[in-house]
Amino acid sequence: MNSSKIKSDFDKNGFVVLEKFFSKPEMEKINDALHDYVKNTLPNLDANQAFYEDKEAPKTLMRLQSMDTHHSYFSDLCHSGRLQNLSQALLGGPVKGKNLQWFNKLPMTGKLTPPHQDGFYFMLEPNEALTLWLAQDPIDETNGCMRYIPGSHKKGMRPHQRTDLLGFSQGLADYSLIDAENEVAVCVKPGDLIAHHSMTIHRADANESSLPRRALGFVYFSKTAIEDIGKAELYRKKLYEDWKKRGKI
Ligand SMILES: O=C(O)CCC(=O)C(=O)O
Repeated sequence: MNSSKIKSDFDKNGFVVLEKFFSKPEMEKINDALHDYVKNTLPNLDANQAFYEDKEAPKTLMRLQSMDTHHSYFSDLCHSGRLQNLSQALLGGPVKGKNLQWFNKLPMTGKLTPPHQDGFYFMLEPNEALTLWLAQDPIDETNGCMRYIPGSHKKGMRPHQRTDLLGFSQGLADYSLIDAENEVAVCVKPGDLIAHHSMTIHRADANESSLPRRALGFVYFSKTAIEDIGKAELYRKKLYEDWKKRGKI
């Protein structure tokens, strides 16, 4: 796909798939860096920077947060080069890298991702941001592929409500059968990248297969968007306190 088609698909649908964005050797480097992160960086971080299906079982690690702030390889990957340039091209202006997360839906136990709009968490005005979601494994309907509603980014923010899911505290309150009919399931291979706008409705099923389902999510805010930092921090603080109280983290 040429760059104007990538941009026009993103503008029209609120997401676009870039196949083979990273080569096999590049993915090997990324996977090695992730291994190093888990082995050498994670033990020194606060408890709220990693979530587990079962916090007493390190093997059930299912989420890493703010990886770009804790590891130089991931800082470079997020804040310079191809991903930053792509985000700027898609949002049509300067961006700032905001977060890098790792999503690990473990075989058989990895929970679903509720339907949501990332912008609900971001608290931006205007809500101009995107996520670059990089597949590390073959991911299809059997192990929880991403599902998007094309054009939903143009229809405003839908009501959200609290969920009980660690790492996905908000889901659409009014997700309907019509929404489900309009979903597009996106099957990907390692190295494929999906860009989705912060207003695009998306979700994923649980991983009920015996296969891994790992992905990295790079979040970029447009520099024109103003973040309500006080509100966002207060929300996160209360949420972490709540998860802690309930023994989830
Ligand atoms: O990997 C997933 O299931 C969730 C990812 C997601 O919701 C996001 O990156 O915005």
